[in-house]
Amino acid sequence: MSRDQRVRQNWALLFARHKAAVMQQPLVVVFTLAPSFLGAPLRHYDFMLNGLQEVDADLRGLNILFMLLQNEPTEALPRFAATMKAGLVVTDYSPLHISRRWKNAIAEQLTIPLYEVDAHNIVPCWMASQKLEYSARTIRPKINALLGNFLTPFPELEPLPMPPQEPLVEWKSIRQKLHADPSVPPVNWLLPGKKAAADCLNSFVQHKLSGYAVQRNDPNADAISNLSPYLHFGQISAQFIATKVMESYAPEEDRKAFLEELIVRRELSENYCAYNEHYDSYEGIPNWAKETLAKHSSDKREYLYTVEEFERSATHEPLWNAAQRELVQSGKIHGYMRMYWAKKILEWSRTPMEAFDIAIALNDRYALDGRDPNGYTGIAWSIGGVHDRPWFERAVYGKIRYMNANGCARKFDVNRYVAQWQH
Ligand code: FAD
Ligand code: FO1
Repeated sequence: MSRDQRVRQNWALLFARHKAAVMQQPLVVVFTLAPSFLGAPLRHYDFMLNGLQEVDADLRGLNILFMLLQNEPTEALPRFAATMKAGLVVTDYSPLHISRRWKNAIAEQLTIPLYEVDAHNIVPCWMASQKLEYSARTIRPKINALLGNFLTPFPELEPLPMPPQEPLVEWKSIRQKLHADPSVPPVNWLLPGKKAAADCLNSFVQHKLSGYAVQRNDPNADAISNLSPYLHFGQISAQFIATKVMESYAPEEDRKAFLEELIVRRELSENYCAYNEHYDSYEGIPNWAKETLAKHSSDKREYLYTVEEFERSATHEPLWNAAQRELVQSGKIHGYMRMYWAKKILEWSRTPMEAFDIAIALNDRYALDGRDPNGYTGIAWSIGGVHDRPWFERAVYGKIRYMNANGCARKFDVNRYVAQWQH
């Protein structure tokens, strides 16, 4: 268990349970807590560990042992499998470099089968498409053609016959030994774990899904689901969310708009990271974007900021500073503001490459849903035109789609948003 940190609606766990039954073998769920993870600070570990503690309790209720190994996963997991004389290993799927590195190194050491199950996507990433897709327009029909096969109800996870004898995980000592950067503290507006995720989904479907199609672009409207941190840590299943939304009585246009984001945009991001090895760098953006940004690389930058100035919301623009404060304080920027936030980093950085790195650094450090394919792809879309098309040419941006505060003011009450994130 790595990416999909939940017991129910988890295809990787259901498959492992099935194999245990077929092989008449016990089943142990293992999470390897790496010494560090892409620089994630305390905010993320707090959210994740709280969720894992629920996983531990849920599994115990099914007589399934949960083990948390602290060490480099590439050493801890093979050693554990050997000690337990495991017959096979099942893991969940992620397209990120770190996850692939771990799995390749582990596969090389194992002498038993290793199965990888995509428990994160509705249509498994490698079935939606076997190549890098150009845009939502090209991947949408491929996903829709397969949705029927995959948008199915989940079977229940059967308990094991005997409760495990092993002792409980020492959660207190794990938190004490954790040395995650406390300068990015846990958030308090969003509770972690599968129960909080289910409550968040229910209140979204009941109170916010109607009107989502239009309201989702207004950061003052509190119209979005706030499910992304739960999805990032796998504390809720996208497939489960999709079925709940489809069953709801919200207007068709709102359900469609939400499912387009949850299924098509999210799986497009997965595709980008799965088939573009430079997904987290400027190198990965399309040639047309590289050419147009290079052509404008010597354009005069009216404003220039360093990553520290961006981080401290110390730019000349109150709207951008407010978005950065939202990120730092709440661990999330509203979807519409996120595009504007990244595009201004492009406009006010020395080079587009530097802008790309600054956006990733800030997003991964502060965003609870960061270190995620959606983030790398969202930044590549904003700064590098990935999955977008060329727009009217202008200074600095070239043909990359432009956004500014006036455009925002046409969409929503900018002063209200700025006032909300004053300090
Ligand atoms: P809702 O509008 O309620 O959407 C529900 C779900 O649909 C989201 O949780 C997400 O899984 C999916 N979704 C929505 N919009 C997108 C999108 N544009 N691309 C892919 N999936 C989408 N998303 C992250 O999960 N982590 C990130 O680090 C992240 N960084 C981003 C950076 C930039 C510059 C941009 C432009 C977008 C980024 N996104 C990221 C995508 C999107 O902004 C967030 O997924 C969304 O705002 C999450 O909030 P929500 O769950 O309340 O959204
Ligand atoms: N997954 C793990 O298997 N071990 C970890 O130690 C771990 C830490 C972690 C910290 C922050 C964060 O955002 C995610 C983290 N993950 C960890 C889960 C992670 O989402 C996935 O395993 C990878 O991102 C692959 O997608």
